[in-house]
Amino acid sequence: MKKSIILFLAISALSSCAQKPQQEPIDINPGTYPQIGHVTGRTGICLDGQWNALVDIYETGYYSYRRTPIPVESSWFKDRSYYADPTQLIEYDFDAAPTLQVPGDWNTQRPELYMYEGTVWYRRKFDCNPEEGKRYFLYFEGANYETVAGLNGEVLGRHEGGFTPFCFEVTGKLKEKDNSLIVKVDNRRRPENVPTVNFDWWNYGGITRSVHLVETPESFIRDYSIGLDPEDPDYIKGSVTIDGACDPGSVSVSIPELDLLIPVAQDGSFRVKSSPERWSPESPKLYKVCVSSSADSITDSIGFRTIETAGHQILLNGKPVFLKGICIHEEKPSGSGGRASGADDARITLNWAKELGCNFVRLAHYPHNEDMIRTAEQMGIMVWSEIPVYWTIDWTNPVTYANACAQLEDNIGRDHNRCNIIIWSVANETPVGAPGRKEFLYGLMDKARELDGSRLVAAAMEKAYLTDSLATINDAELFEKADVGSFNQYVGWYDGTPEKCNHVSWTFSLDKPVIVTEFGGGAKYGYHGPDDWRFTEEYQQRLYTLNLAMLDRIGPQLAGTAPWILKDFRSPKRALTGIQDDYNRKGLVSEKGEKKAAFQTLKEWYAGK
Ligand code: GCB
Repeated sequence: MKKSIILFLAISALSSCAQKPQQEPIDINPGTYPQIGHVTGRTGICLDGQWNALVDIYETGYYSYRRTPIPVESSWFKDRSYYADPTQLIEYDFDAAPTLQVPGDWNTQRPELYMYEGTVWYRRKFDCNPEEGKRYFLYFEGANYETVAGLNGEVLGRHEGGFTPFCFEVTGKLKEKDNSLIVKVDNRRRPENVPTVNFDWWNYGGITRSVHLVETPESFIRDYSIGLDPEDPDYIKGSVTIDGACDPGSVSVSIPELDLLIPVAQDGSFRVKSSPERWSPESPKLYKVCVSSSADSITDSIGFRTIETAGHQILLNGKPVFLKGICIHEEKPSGSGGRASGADDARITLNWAKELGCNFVRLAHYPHNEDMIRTAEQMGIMVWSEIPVYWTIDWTNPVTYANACAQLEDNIGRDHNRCNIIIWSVANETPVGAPGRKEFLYGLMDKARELDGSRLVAAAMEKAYLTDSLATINDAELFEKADVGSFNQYVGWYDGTPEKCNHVSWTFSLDKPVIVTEFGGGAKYGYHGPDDWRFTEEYQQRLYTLNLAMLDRIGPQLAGTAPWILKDFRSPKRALTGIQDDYNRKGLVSEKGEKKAAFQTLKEWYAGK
């Protein structure tokens, strides 16, 4: 008897499932359009501002009722409205939803989203004036982590990766009034992602960077590359890529200040003898450059420099340079924190670096926003640019590799004309000997060199002891492949107490420049006490003093340092209540911008370099 009741219930449950409306799956992966160079220099509409936003923990707006989640046509991309027609069963309404600021992370805008990891749907309405004979692109400077975008009910495509730009062509899809742009952003961490599930920074979610509707002519300049020829720096060399049909003879590059009007050959390349003033930290000279075709023209500011190594020296414009650096995460320099954006944030942060005496910043551990790179370029600050291949990536997964490679390509694609970027880094502290790791990282380094032969290629490696007191780079395979030996070390913090620095010396197996890409220790601003108490400003200052003395003993092979880190930054790994409170405290300034004692110590050391 009991059995038959259960059976009856099961059958009725099945049949009620079957009565749910049939829903068509959508192709969420039509792809994105290739990058467009220098979008901010083009005409268009900036879509920044308040966007309506719905939090969707269970992905209700996206998937069918089936067990296997299949994105369906009837999803929230349709932008339906309960209030417009209450006779319909519609369980969402973007017009009624609260808003979030774009650009911006959601974590610092709504207290209940502080630790949120999941999906938020954004909706922005806009009017525009689409013209015949023009092309239109929706360009996202960055959104973390997975984005699916839809316009006027149609899904445009999907993008993965939190820190690189992407765009979708929307020519023919725009209306004059009331366009509905819907963007689903999901920041859940997954083992196959880049970065993977465990990393020491806050997993800020959302449309963290600006969004633009970009207008171009039918045939437009999609990309250009302009710089000194690394083979012979008496020449300016480059290439121009045109998208669409164009009279090949009409393409040129002009640099009025140098009296140059350079014709571009049929294959898109150009090369001309010229000796522009070199860009350098002392004189960050940028030239106005105009790239034109018969249909399009675009203006940019370009600096000219060479960067190379010779033995254990780094040469900028042919002369040895010591990289006086500091590491930086992309967080706001003031206020409630969260992801930084815009030139003002960049300038405040970089002014602290300048005050320290820096000529170099390591932008960790992912590509920072374009304003940061451009502001640093104007201020004469060299940049280490990195992709988030961090710690334990899924080395043998081809999907993970393709993702890392795409992030590298998009990073180089966006910034290859920024002369202040001197190093492309493909990874940070990855475990030596992990199966597949060597092929993965060698592949990325080869890719970086293939895409851009005018810069150095590196990765932040780790250290090991050969004896109790003799330390070295613990990464023969990457050291061999990279242009520089760059490594992180934490003598005095994770590795003993600061006194240990007094008896550690360093040796390196190859005659390449060595950069210490991290060292440091935590201190809470205003927390004072004995200098052997962790987290006091006194401890951090002593750690710096003794570390710097130890690094000086490396001698001429030391080509640069980038201590960890300029400013305290949020990390869920930092749980010490009263001191850390969700902040990694290794900053030389607090999250409010207050300078700790060790700031002065590093400043004095850099003044003597
Ligand atoms: C490291 C990592 C960095 C961490 C830092 C720390 O080695 O590269 O991302 O935040 O140590 O503070 O532990």
